Amino acid sequence: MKFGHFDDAAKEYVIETPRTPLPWINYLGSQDFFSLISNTAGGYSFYKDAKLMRITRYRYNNCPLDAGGRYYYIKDGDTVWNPGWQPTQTELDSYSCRHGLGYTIITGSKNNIEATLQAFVPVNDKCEVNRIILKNNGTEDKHLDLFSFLEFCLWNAQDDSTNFQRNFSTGEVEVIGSTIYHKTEYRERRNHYAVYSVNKKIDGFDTSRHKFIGMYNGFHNPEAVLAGESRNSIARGWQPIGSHHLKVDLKPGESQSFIFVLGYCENPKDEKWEAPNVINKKPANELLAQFQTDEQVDAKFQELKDYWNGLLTTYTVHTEDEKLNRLVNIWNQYQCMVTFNMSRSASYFESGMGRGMGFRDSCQDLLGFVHLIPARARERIIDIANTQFEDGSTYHQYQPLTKKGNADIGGGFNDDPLWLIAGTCAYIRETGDFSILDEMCAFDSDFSKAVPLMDHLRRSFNYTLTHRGPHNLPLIGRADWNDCLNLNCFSEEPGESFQTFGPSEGPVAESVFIAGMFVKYGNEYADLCEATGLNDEAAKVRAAVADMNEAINGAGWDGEWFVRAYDAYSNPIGSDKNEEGKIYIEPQGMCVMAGVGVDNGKAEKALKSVEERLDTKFGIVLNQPAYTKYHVELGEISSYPPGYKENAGIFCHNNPWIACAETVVGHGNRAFEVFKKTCPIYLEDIGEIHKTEPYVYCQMVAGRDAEIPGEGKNSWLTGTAAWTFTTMSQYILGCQPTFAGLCINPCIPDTLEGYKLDRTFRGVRYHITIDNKAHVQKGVKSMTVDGVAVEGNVITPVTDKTDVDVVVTMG
Ligand code: BGC
Ligand code: IFM
Repeated sequence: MKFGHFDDAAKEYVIETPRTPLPWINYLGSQDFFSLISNTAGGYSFYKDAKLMRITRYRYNNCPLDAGGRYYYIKDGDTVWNPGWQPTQTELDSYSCRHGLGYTIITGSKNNIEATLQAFVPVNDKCEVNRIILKNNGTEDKHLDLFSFLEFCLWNAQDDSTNFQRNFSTGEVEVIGSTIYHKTEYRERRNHYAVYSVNKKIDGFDTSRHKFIGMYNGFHNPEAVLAGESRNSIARGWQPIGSHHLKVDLKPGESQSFIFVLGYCENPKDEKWEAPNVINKKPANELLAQFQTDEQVDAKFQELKDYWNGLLTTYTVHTEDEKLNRLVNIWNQYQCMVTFNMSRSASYFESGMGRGMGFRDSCQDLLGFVHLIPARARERIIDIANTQFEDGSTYHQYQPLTKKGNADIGGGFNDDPLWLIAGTCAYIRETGDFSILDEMCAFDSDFSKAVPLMDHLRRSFNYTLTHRGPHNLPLIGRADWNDCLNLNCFSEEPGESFQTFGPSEGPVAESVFIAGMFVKYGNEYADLCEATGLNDEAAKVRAAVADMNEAINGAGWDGEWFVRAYDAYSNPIGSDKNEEGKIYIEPQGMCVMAGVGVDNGKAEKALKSVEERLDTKFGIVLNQPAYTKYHVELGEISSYPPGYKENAGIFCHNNPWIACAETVVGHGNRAFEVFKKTCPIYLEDIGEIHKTEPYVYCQMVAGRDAEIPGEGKNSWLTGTAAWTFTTMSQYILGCQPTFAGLCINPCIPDTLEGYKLDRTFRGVRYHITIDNKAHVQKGVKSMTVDGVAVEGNVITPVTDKTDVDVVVTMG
């Protein structure tokens, strides 16, 4: 069942009912000010950091699920309704929600009134704009009351949802004209506040939730709205809100617009504001002055559209498969931007108070983002490196606002260091900018100890090299990519779980997955050494990689597939010797992507085993057989019921690893089949099963052991976005940046006769035509660049042209 449709010309997904199986959300914001908005206008806003600088309040795990947002109530006689249906849930005569790139437009109509909410965060301003347009489509005069509503969060979201004894007494607001200032914390810090304003003269306001809603009412029936009168309340402590009341008279056919702005304001750093609780209105006045007229809003909106249209020209494909085009050209790249911005901090499944910026997550997000805005990728790489420790190990997460490592979570995830090599190499391949390697980066944010980024990468490599176990394989530490495989973290005490015992660096538990990473990213590091003239170091690195390759081919091979790990007792995990969890997806993907076993048939065998043992209609599950009971020596993975999350769920993130691995061995048909199974765009018709948004990937789809196989969860913030884009753009469609230039090496279904790619690479537009009349899956027979035949399949970057035509013939 479908709940909407794609509008490719507008680059929008159009939701046709407010009753989606889960809230279907969108992200607003490109730089510092961000909002989440659902198809019923739920969600919240924050500045830079969803935990420390939360501007509006949201209640996770609520009932109904999606409660709280920017709500606009329309009172038309006795009927009170919202254009997005929530929270009144008054039945609408019509409804649509268009989620576009960085904006959402919700339109509802009731009793001849059409109301449109256009929500976006301008490219360069720290605010969310909500333009409401009310139109009278009937034949009678209408006299309406329009009420706005949002609830302020007291900045620190964690404190806001726990420390009530304090925060019920800190709230402060001020109202001047049509502008509501939320100034809690200003007394203490004197530098920031939020503002909520409308460009028209108001007929009333409220800033006290209690006064607006009433003690025993809810968002769905606020007393002030039912009465048609604001209380003009000033919040003192308790729960500050922002609400405006506007009386609106509309003649038949008439429409009026109202521009609401929710902004973040900060005093300039060098300007000392002495008066303790008198806020400096200048930043607010400057911000609001830009959003007083429809022309101003139209211009800002156009700027946002131009911004996205510009970004998306960097990589576009034209194939005969419109779903593939839609994924590559619009939604996958959009999700890559969102994962880059958010890492794993704020979604409808990540509370914004937990994970923050993940070290491995953000490094992987770079892979799918670096082509869009390389300068921001560069900045991010340096931020990440600044949190690394001197021995090459890393914090697992850092806080976006302070950019400091999260000491509560700590480190010990032994795959983390190698991802820094992955992200940095991707950046240099894209840009050719080797100067990033000379950037001085701190250790644990201590800049007195800074060393060049190249030295950080060296330490990443050496960390793995020097932390190996009895089989010469890398020590796993607390976990590797699979956060839930906790082989060292258990307690022998009955009743204690891995969580109560906490992290520890076990002496022997090893990871074949990290071994595969070491081969893949060790080779990339060696390429980097060679490219920068460090030939001796490169040779040593290659030797260490060869040694690891041997270890994988030895103890890392189980006979039909790669072993997953060795536990703290040196027993294999993910081996035919195990009763459950005999085979895992991760080492098969990573080792084959690294090229391990390609020359001796093991790669092909491993992928065959994946197909035979792990593949399902909805994608490839993480492991089989699922663990049916809890194993203290395995940890969190076995805490999930079979079929969910890391215990035999379809973990979307590693499905593209298999698709990518299939391209390494030349299986274009299979690579595409793997890709299609988890791609949400191809699942639009089974929305009632899949449940999450059809325009973005979710983290996990329930596996074959689950009650409802195919049910998706945890949409938006997942490494799946970056890995899908990398796999599709570079390995399947085969346009791969290298230090030397663009390497064209497609691995596609043999039914595909050809396609066109437009790729901006180091400032030049390449127009690439792929001809596959030969109907092969892989292999470039010949290539011409601007009509001239060239040797091999690498396009050497040019600097003297703006556009270059490339024709590639497969065969
Ligand atoms: C969580 C898991 C989650 C993993 C990756 C762990 O800390 O407990 O549920 O899948 O991180 O996000
Ligand atoms: O690798 C992790 C990632 O860091 C967060 N999401 C889940 C993955 C698997 O556990």
